[in-house]
Amino acid sequence: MRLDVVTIFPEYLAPLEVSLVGKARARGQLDVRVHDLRGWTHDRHHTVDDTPYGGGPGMVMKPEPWGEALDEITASGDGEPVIVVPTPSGRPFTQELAAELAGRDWLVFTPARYEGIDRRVVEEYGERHDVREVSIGDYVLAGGEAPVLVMVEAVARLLPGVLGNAESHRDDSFAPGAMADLLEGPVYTKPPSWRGREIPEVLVSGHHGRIARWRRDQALTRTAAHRPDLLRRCDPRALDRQDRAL
Ligand code: 6GU
Repeated sequence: MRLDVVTIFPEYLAPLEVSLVGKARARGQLDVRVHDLRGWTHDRHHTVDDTPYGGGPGMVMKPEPWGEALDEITASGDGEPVIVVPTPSGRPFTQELAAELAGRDWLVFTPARYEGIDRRVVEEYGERHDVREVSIGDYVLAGGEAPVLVMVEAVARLLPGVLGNAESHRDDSFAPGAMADLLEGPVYTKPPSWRGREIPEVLVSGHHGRIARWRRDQALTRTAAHRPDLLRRCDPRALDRQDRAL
């Protein structure tokens, strides 16, 4: 998979050299290219922003540098990129969208600073490309670079061969299946007793059905406490079918 990121803070993307994403790059599974937007400016001060039409606080990113950057980058590969525009006014970034993006060959991210990018840029590229305006949650960040780190990690770990063990996706919170819409419950490892705290007996019972049922109950309890909204959309018949299989 090829990933391009256009930003005025290329150094903000340094974490893409580390850990899971860094290793996927080293193995040749990810081709990550970080570009400095100011490379597509032509004035002495490398200006990327200007005051908003209609007035108001803050600055707006000028369309010309983005246009030149996106023209050059989108023409530099074969195939059709998805252009991901991080913005707090976008559609929510979900596990479902991460999985859809993981199925594509090429993603171009356009993290903005200030009050965002001149609207005409999304209009222009939306006519020729698959453009997605995406938010990572209901809070406001100073720029789209941290959201790009979030989205790239969520997508990269779904690529074939990037996680050591394909099974590791199976029980993820928000993974599709019977446990869809339930948060993951607690996990334990050795030692069996730590500071007087014992692990739950059922986990060493050797009874796989009872273990699976216990984990499901823990997931339900946790979801009720932290995300009651998820529980309301969970299908009780799917849980019944799973119970009969245990
Ligand atoms: Cl994608 N960008 C910014 N600036 N703030 C956000 C966001 C994106 N998603 C949530 N908050």
